[in-house]
Amino acid sequence: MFNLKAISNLFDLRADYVYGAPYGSGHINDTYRIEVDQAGLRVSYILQRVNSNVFKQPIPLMENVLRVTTEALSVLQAEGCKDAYRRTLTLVPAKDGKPYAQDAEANVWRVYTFIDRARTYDMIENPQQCVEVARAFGNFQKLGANLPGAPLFETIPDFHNTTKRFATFKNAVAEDPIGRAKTVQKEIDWFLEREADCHKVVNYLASGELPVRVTHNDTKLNNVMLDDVTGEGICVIDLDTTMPGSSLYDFGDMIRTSTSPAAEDEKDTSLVTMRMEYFEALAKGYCEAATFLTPLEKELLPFSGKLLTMECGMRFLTDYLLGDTYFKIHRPEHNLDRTRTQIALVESIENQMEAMQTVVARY
Ligand code: ADP
Ligand code: GN1
Ligand code: MG
Repeated sequence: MFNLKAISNLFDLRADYVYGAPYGSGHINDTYRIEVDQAGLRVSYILQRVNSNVFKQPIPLMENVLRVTTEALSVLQAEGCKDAYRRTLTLVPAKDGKPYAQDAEANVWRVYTFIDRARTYDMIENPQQCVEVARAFGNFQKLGANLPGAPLFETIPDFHNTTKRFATFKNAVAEDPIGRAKTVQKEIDWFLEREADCHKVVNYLASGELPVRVTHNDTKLNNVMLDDVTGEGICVIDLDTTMPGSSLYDFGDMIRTSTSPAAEDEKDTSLVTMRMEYFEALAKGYCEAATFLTPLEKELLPFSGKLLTMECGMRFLTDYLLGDTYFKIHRPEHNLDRTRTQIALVESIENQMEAMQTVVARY
């Protein structure tokens, strides 16, 4: 267990630490909500340990986050936004002025102001939320397009390179270090049958037929905060993978996380389905904000849902085969349950691909 009080004291909070507790349901970082007493006023912050197993270079990552959040704030303020600080993450500097602090074990920690009266959702509740989520991520990409300076640092190289992801998956199957492959042969074969799909977007990016943009790359539903009162998508969070990528990675992961009524780790896969009404709401919100999309990007929007869901399923299965070292798990077969929901969702998308194309053509 970490000494949250000592770590909080590395930051320029000008307040007395009261308590801290684990917060949220992310699969990667260690997130805590802390409460401090600021001259008599109770104030919350988010305190986070960057996962250094996943992010090998957390310091350039923090420079990315600082650049993106600084730009977002300045754009909001220039637009005259009255609640700019609720609409972007805000890093609280450490006492030495850096946007992060390191503990004795060289763990990288950061503090964000706590965005209040808004929350994230693990499960989508209605199509209007899809419109909000897609609009928020679409606007975030617009911001990325105007980011001044050098390209952002690639925090996880080849993060959505599905050709490489497929090769890594095949290696895991071949090496099978803990002997799990024989128990999941059906799932393994399912992914092997779909190899061709893994190369499509990667090849279009390499040939220049698809543009490289600044994208978020982790647009799952619970990485956007919706206002408690209005339901508006007010703030995109979890910026660790914001870097060069494809708009399709972002839209695809929205389809993966915001169209099914079942949780990512639902054991009953008969509940998993891609709901057209939710897809249509995503397409509407996204196309309204992402006015920059090329015809090929638009054409591939339905396919992106299949691709990102397949990729994620393959990553869960790879992690299962390698002994659950990447994603946080909360039960022994957690990554396998997650794999199976992704398979079910891809099958549902495959069955509705034509209708999805018709929907996109309307926007
Ligand atoms: P992970 O990378 O592990 O997914 P996130 O950055 O997404 O970590 O944070 C985990 C959860 O913490 C989010 O889903 C959200 O509910 C909550 N959270 C993160 N940042 C803030 C913030 N600034 N204000 C309020 N809640 C936040
Ligand atoms: C992770 O950090 P979180 O929980 O928002 C993962 C995503 C996966 C997702 C699956 C850096 O997202 O790529 O799609 O889990 N993030 C990283 O739920 O690997
Ligand atoms: Mg997250």
